Amino acid sequence: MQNYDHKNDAKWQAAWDKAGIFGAEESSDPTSREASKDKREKFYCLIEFPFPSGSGLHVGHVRSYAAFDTVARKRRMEGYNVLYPIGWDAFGLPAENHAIKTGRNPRENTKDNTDNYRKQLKSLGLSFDWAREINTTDPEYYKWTQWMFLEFFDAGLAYKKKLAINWCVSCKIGLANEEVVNGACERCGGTVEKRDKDQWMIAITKYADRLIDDLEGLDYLEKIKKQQVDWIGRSEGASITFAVDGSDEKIEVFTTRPDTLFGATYMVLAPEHELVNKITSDTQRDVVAKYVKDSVKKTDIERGDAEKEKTGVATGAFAVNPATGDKIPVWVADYVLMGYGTGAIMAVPAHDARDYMFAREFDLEIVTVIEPDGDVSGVGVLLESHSGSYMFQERDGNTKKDPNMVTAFGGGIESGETAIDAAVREVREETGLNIDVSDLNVVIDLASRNTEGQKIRMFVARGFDAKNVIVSEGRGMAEMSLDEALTSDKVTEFTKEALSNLDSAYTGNGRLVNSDFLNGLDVESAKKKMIAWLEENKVGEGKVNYRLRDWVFSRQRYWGEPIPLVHCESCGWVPVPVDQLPVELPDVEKYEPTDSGESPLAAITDWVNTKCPKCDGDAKRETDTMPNWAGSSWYFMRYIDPHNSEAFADADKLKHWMPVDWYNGGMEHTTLHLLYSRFWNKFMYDRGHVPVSEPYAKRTSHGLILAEDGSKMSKSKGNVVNPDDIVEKFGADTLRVYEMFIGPFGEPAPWSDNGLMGVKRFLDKSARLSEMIVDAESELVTKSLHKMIKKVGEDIEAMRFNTAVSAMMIFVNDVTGEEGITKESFE
Ligand code: ANZ
Ligand code: ZN
Repeated sequence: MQNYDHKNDAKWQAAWDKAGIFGAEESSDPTSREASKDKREKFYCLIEFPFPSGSGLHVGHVRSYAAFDTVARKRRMEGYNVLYPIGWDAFGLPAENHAIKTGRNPRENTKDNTDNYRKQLKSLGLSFDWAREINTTDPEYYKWTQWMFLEFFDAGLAYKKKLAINWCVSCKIGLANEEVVNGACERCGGTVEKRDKDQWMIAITKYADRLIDDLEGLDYLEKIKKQQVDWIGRSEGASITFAVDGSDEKIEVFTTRPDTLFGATYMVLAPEHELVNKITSDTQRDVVAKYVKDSVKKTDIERGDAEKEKTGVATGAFAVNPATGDKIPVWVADYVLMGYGTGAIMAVPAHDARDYMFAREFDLEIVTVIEPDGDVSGVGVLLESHSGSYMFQERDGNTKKDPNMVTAFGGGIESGETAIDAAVREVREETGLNIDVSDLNVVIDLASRNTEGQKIRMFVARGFDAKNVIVSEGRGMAEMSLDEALTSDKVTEFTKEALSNLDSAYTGNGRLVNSDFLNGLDVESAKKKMIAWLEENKVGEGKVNYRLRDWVFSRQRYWGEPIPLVHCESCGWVPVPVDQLPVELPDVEKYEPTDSGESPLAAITDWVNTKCPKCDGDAKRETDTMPNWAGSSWYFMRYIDPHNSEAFADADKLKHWMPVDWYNGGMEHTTLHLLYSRFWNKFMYDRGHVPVSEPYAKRTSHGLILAEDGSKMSKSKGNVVNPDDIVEKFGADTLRVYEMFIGPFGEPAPWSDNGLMGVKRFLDKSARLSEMIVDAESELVTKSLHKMIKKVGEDIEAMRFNTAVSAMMIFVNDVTGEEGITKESFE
């Protein structure tokens, strides 16, 4: 019997190659298009081009490539002119680290690796348009990457800035924030410390709003859109200026909650903040200096951890809250990060969890300014004396309730009263303590039902003297520590529940209290009103803040595109003239960065020393190279016209092919590569070089292929499946169909040799249908065929490749159980 004979794979692949059947037509050229009468619609299908590593193609690559090969083939059958290209993203650290280890030029190594990848990919029979193969390290390619950098420079979006960068001690390289994972280098896992360095930056933040807003019309998976939005991290709020008491200095903060200004009871500067030195009082100078020194060693992640115990020291200085006129203490604490907002905050401990923990730790004032919405009929107040004990009252003996039990002070809300008013009144009536709204520090809105079924809101009041408490109405009273109260059988369950929940900030919605002209407003209206007030009084303004930082575009490394600028003493930074591009990477003897952290290019004096293109005076070349994200930010443009030597791509061709109709790639590239390339494209659009402002109409993602035991495949674990072995033993179709069958495309899937064999048997069975050709087939076979066609067509569009394969398996089984199949159906 005849099986799927994979020994024929190579024969067919060679024939396809020769006939060039997978080449996209150059139908963009209006004249030749007319001539060839190619009126087909275009379909640009893109997968993320690989970095050609020394270990060769991974079965994980095959998943995405095979899936979109399926899509590309389907579109061709549907009559589209399909562009499905491939190339190499070949700059970057792994190549360079290899060069450092072996002393071999990464150019040579890259060539070996790409040769191997090409051979591997071809053996898979993927329908790539090989005539358009590109390589980011080819001078003919990076000439245009450099040209585009000069466009950024010309537009004022590329600028140099001294920056405390993340410095990987072992790679000797500056890392972008996103390359630091859990405080360690993303690549080598090594220690990362801060170092000041002049860096080329690209002002991606200027595009932050458009990068969020323009996601609107795009067909991206929701989770992908969300990651883009979260990465950019747009926060709307206000900047507020606080005067430092007795000095001309001002502290500016960014807050998302200007509505809570009346509750700002202290301020915090990040340890790196420039004002720390200026305002710290003499008595605090030593402790502050020590604190600052210790905290800069910690990573941002450690420092920002909301759960972590808060540390800090007072500067001894005070600032003036512009709303209340109160003097509030200024602290230094490492939970405030220098890299976000202004590096200083107004702390509102009643309504911010971290500020609350800090205020409790250091006994700072907590002023409630938001009271929860919602309907409650009674209030309770937990009285915490400044010595830390709690005061309780006996229950009302007049009712049938057990008078031996003790509860919080409180009672019902009278008409016309807010809950907080009622709480103040009850405490005054029942304890003789003359408390004020602002003394009811923390609101915890349990709003749960007490034993009588009433909804009660619990408050806590702190900082009084226990001996001043007088219980009225002849009731008994108890004083207990928190631990005693929580275990005492005299304290009601409801009160215990409140006690065990009381130590937190109220971060929910509600109405403003204790806030003068904002009282009674909801949070959103109060924000607006406060911003107007700040602007009117010139102490602040509405402001949008972004988590996204500008793009650090310099690396002090060898294997990247040289930044095409020269520095002249009299003219400053001058672009290398376009007709002198590319600035090619010179040969070097050593690939390590110099000990001072300069790129190895800095050591080649005759390359560095040059003439100023403007004044012909002595000048020096920039020795930094570009980050590995540069070449991949525009490669989809180059595929459209890969051999053009006059432009990065012909304008008509771009117009024809852009945007990419469907782009698939890993979730790990959803934040950076996707954002950088969308930004790059938008910039090129603004400069009039590309016809669309969004490069990708549709973006999807695939899951990883894991080892049999569900762990990540890695060389060190020795659990890597080599696609070459599978192709050799079972054929390319077996590997590709298996990877489509392995599980839902968007999710990770463990490899299984059994599953692979199952697919091989299915392909053999399919091939054997050729021996069952009959003149007339049964109705069941015809019906099954059409059912399969419908399902497979729909499943491919929805990326349900696995169920498309099972639909085909069902069909083959159906035929096998019948007399046979007609030639037409079989084909
Ligand atoms: C007062 C306030 C009151 C705040 C309140 C929050 C709640 P997002 O939303 O992430 O933008 N903040 C500002 N700069 C900071 C920094 N450098 N380090 C640490 N925290 C910083 O967060 C903005 C909020 O985070 C700001 O609003 C500020 O605290 C804090 F009930 O100001 B908020
Ligand atoms: Zn000059």
